[in-house]
Amino acid sequence: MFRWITRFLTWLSNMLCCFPKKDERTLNIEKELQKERKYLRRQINLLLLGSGESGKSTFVKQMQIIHGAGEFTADEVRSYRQQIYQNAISAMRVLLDARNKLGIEWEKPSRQSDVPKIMRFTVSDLLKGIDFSTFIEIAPVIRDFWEDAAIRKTYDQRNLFQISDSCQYFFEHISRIALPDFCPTNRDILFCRKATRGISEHIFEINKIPFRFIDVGGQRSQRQKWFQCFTDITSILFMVASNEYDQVILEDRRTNRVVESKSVFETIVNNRAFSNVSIILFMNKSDLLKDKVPKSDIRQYFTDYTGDHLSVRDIQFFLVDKFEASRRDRARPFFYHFTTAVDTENIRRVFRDVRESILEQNLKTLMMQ
Ligand SMILES: Nc1nc2c(ncn2[C@@H]2O[C@H](COP(=O)(O)OP(=O)(O)OP(=O)(O)O)[C@@H](O)[C@H]2O)c(=O)[nH]1
Ligand SMILES: [Mg+2]
Repeated sequence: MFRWITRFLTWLSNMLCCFPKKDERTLNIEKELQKERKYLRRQINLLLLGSGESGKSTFVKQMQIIHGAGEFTADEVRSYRQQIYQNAISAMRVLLDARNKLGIEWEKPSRQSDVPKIMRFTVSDLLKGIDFSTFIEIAPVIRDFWEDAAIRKTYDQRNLFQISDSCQYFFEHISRIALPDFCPTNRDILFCRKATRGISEHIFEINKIPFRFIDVGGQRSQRQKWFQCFTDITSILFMVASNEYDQVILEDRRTNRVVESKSVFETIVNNRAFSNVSIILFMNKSDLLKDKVPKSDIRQYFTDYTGDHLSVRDIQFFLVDKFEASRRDRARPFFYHFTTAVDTENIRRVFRDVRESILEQNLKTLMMQ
């Protein structure tokens, strides 16, 4: 019996020796794969959601400034320069059209003859891109229009029509933008508006931990793409433009922007796919809210507002409460921050806090697995 067992073991060991050993290359590949898997396990996936123009892409630009290269590539800068020309021309087109519709008289009637110089740009011209020589030619016309009281009066009523929040910044810097060697600064780039179409991903390594930001388009037509990004999310950063309480959305020109934003938040926060995902609310555009509050009475748009209509703080908390109330599971922790996405120092500070709470939350989740 013992002899049979010895023979069987000898046969088995011979057989095992016949199998080829893993060569060095395979071992290296396995090692790399293991490393990659470990890296991915540590990766924090942050999904930016919110309706159009709430500031999602601006937040990602800040991440590039704060945690990325600190600046934009030469190609990006070139393309932002074009986009800034486009932003300035299209906003002036909107103002000229609105002045006409609102019947506001020119301060200087001779300005009317310059109107076609701006209105000749069609939407497709603007989409194709404006070259530098064309922009230089019309920049003084834009500057003169911006100085006319009629355009200022029209701009004061901008909640009645659709115009980018950043146009004032570009009009005020028009002489610099029209210089031949104009090279957009980080601040210019933060103010530059381009609606996101589709999904874009940006990874920044912060203290050796990879943070992946997923930026999506927030306008109605873009939202059907959101579900493609719903897996493996660590946290959702939900952006709200807090200054929009007296505006309607671009898509139907009827629905109040805060109402739209709240209804999007409601579907996200109560979605079962996110029952274990922390959702952090960013009440953004605090700078624009401060400017707006003395000029536009929130009680005209929200009859349930009972705070001091001149208090920015009261309005901010009224909005936070509105969003918080739409959560079905009130036991889940709720985080919010008041932000100004174009202000790098503000975002640096807020994101430091957000990062800590996300990492803490992530650690708890990993420990429970
Ligand atoms: N003044 C000011 N402007 C802001 C702020 N946040 C964003 N903006 C501007 O608002 C505009 C819209 O911001 P985006 O970041 O493009 O908004 P978005 O959420 O990515 O919009 P979609 O891509 O259409 O979903 C840009 O021109 C920004 O410069 C803010 O806090 N203050
Ligand atoms: Mg965007």
